[in-house]
Amino acid sequence: MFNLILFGPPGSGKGTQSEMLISKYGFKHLSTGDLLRSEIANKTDLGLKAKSFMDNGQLVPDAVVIGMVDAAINANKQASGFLFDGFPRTKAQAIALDELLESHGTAISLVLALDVPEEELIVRMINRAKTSGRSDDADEAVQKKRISVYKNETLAVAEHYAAFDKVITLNGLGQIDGIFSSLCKEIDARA
Ligand code: B4P
Repeated sequence: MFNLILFGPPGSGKGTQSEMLISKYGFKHLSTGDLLRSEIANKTDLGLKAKSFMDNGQLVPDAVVIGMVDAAINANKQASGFLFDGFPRTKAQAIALDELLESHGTAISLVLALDVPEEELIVRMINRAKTSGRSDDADEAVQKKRISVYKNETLAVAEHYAAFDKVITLNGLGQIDGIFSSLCKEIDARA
């Protein structure tokens, strides 16, 4: 089983590249952002709880997100590999993910990290706001908050996996197709 984490700051292109990677490699896509937005759209208790955190640029509490991922992994035991997009976002989530995968006799194979400068992230989120309808894209103060949460809480995830020599950092600036090719090259070298 090949399990990939696509890592990077908000707006770095994780969702964009994930769509292309799942159609090429057949990974089971597990995007916590998408799962949370679907809970919000369905007005579930979990969605109502998550919405205020997301609208303020904060992370949804670990216990909520980990429970959601646990259920998604259990519902897809037959998958030949998972692509984790936007998860883990804290060290506690990374440790929980490692334990969940271990209980299924598997592990994270590779972490591909997209490196994009902060000014470009803001430009992309402002552009995405025009079409996404996402309330967390609309406000520049919220975007800056999300970037600071990334630095303070999420970068620790890359450090966690770097200690196991599983992280490759790639330039996330430039043409979408070019970035996709560089991601594929790293996967093909290991899968
Ligand atoms: P996510 O849904 O994960 O979204 P994201 O980080 O904002 O964006 P992504 O990196 O996927 O960027 P995209 O491809 O769209 O998170 C949203 C919120 O959910 C979080 O803030 C948090 O509150 C909550 N959440 C999610 N997971 C959580 C967790 N594990 N724990 C706690 N809370 C959690 O690209 C952005 C834009 O750039 C797009 O418009 C795209 O078209 C454009 N773009 C992409 N690649 C480009 C390129 N190469 N050049 C130019 N533009 C590009």
